[in-house]
Amino acid sequence: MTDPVDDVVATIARSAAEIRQGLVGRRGKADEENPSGELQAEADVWADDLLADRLSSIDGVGQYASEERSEIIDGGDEKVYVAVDPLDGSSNLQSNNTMGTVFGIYDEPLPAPGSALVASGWILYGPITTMAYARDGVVTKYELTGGERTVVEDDVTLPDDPLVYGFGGRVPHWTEGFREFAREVESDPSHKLRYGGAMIGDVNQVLTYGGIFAYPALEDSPRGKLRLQFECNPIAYLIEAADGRSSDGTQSILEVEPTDLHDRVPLHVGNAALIDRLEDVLE
Ligand code: FDP
Repeated sequence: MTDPVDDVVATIARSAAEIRQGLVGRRGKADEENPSGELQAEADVWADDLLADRLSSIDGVGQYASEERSEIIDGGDEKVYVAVDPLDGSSNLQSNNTMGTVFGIYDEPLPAPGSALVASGWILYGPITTMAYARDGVVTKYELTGGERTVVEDDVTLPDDPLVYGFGGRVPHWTEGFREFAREVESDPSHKLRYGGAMIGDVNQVLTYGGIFAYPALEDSPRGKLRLQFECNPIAYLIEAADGRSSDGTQSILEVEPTDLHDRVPLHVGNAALIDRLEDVLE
């Protein structure tokens, strides 16, 4: 039997061109909400069905879970457990801006803590379709053209000098502590604001240029917006493998114990010095 982790990643990479193409004509809203109560786009539902069929039938896949469905699909085998955000940032479909596909491959049944991840990554549907992938503490960047996967950078790490920052949520809803931290980041003349409204696009800029992305705790939503299993754990695993840090405000995202498949968690990822400082300010 081949390695199910490799098979999952190869299947997602191969499906990327098709998902990208399938966005055309599916930019409208579906008439349904996801388990977090958000109105789904037609493309969210379509990409989820496509990945669910393909990933749950791979030998060795025990579960397929996604941000877009309340129930876990049982894959029948019990080696790896796959959590996916099929189209992260799908609100950007309307304006035709960047979005992506995020995946985490766990060695424990879901919901699982990030410490159970064995690999994670994301596809970015930018001007070029790319993939960032982490396994065994090593991050690799690829370009995806049709079915082909070409390495463009090995052993990727965050640049030492942070350049970009992007913070989600409405500013009036930020906590006082986070506001203070944001003011500090903004007042450093070596930092530039970069915010595109799709977490994966914004995090990919942090991986490329160094810096920080956060979707913090909000006064009216203390757990923030982003989902632990499908978004935050996979992102944190990759950013930590690239020598960065992740935090929910006090600890690594990978240490957060899930209580429910669709749990949310405040997400902060980026250069270690900035995340250290954030934790000091929020203390
Ligand atoms: P989207 O709802 O478009 O899928 O978790 C999803 C996400 O986008 C993130 O990609 C993005 O960072 C965030 O929500 C933006 O949400 P708000 O515009 O509601 O702040």
